[in-house]
Amino acid sequence: MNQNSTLESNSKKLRELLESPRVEQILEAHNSLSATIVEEAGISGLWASSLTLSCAAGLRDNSELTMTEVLDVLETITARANIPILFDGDTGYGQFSHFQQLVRKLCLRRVGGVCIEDKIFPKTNSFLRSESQPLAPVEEFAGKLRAGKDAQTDSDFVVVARTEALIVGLDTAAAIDRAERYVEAGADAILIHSKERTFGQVQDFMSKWSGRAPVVCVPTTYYSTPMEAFDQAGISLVIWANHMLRAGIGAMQNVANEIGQKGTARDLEDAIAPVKEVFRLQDADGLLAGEKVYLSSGSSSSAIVLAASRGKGLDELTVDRPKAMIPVAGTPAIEKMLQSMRAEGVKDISIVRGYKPEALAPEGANFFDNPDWEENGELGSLASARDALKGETVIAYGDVIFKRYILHLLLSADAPVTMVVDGSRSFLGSGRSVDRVKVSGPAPSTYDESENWLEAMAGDLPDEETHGEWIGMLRVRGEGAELLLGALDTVLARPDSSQLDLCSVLSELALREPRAVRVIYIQGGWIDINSLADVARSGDV
Ligand code: SPV
Ligand code: MG
Repeated sequence: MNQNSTLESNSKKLRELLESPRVEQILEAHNSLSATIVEEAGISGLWASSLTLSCAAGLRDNSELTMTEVLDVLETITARANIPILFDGDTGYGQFSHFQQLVRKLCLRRVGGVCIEDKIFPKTNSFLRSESQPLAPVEEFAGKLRAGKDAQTDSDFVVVARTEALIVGLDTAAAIDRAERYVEAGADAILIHSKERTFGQVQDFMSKWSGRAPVVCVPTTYYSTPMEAFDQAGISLVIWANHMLRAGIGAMQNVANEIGQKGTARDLEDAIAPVKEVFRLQDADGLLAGEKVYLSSGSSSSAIVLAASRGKGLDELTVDRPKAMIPVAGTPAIEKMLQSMRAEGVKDISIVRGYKPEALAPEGANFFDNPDWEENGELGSLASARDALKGETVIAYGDVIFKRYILHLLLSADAPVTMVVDGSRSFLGSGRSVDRVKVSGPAPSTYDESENWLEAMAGDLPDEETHGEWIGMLRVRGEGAELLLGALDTVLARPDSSQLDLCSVLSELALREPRAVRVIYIQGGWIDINSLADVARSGDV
């Protein structure tokens, strides 16, 4: 895909096409998509046609499309394309001064050149009521060309003078006379337009042309003329002026009629571009590649998801998969977590597997395996992913389902270690065993930004000391990774470490340092899957 990889200016490229020793061709484009398709076909330049740009905007080719509107479209093309545009500037959008504004704006937008025609504003298309259209006085048009050349801020910018002499019924001599005057005024090339069905009229012009400037033609009506004939006649550039739009019109009419009549797209699928092709033309892969380059700085978060266990009391749901793969509203719990993490910009997600690792392989994640998960438990799992615990890392249980704002809050925290605590205390009296947390202050009942810190944590904290429950998500940043690993090693060194869990590690941290672990309070909006009842209500989160 062409992301303006070459530094040669568009004006220079267009000039080279005009000055090439053999005939060259350019093709119409009316938006960035058609321009991309033209470029991919190996064609060296674009004609931004007033006919097709107006039609694509639902307007007539009667100077109805404004300068501002057309400049916006041209900008979307030059932002993407690597081939130059010759812009069909009609009569220059007014008198000499308007044309000067146009030229300056085209130079700013890296348009290679402009073609203006010797008609009067508002002009109409050359193939509509052509003979009744007045030509501009030669002197006035020559002055406009001079003004344009004086205004260009890009020295290679191309101004093409188009004479409509043959279109309005004048003879070759009149056309030659006008063309000579325009070259004297500074035009870089002449476009000789004809509505004849054969090349003969333009050929006649060429046989009498002095050759003082390159000549461009538009074989819309004499389309079957071979390129060699143009070449032999001395034509420098052929413009296929409207073919992309016309191709699109036919294809779109077929689709609209078929769907309109049959109410199904069943028989169309093979005839239309697959959605994959749409993505390719948009350079969707380029975004992924860009993310790797530009979003993988030290400041982006990674994650470790602990998903080794089978879970208790979920036997029938975990015969062939670990707990994290239990579907919630049709999607495995861990997939939901990964979606939320990616949506929040968390990269490099590592999953620690244990039970049925082959059944836990979501796309795009890294894996650490803890085959001894039944013996060494949660701490063994975290230790096995030690290499991934650095910088900014979220650590989460794989069976937690949460609303995305919870992760967002966690990622915005700036403490070395931050944990999310549900302060609703809904578990009290329920008999549910949870990671109970004692915090420096209770959960606020109204909006409150005061900082809270973990003081103690255990499954058996007395009710009156319990401010909430840990939801199974924490985040380290800066020195936090090192602090957590230090506490992990201390706890792992205890003889009963296989019975211990992350709760013990966080307690150890809080014990060492009163303000080591920051607490973010939430109220609901999450669930962890520990029972069939949890599975049933998990779709509501
Ligand atoms: C255009 O493409 O808008 C042109 C060429 O000006 S023609 O339609 O032949 O006039
Ligand atoms: Mg036009």
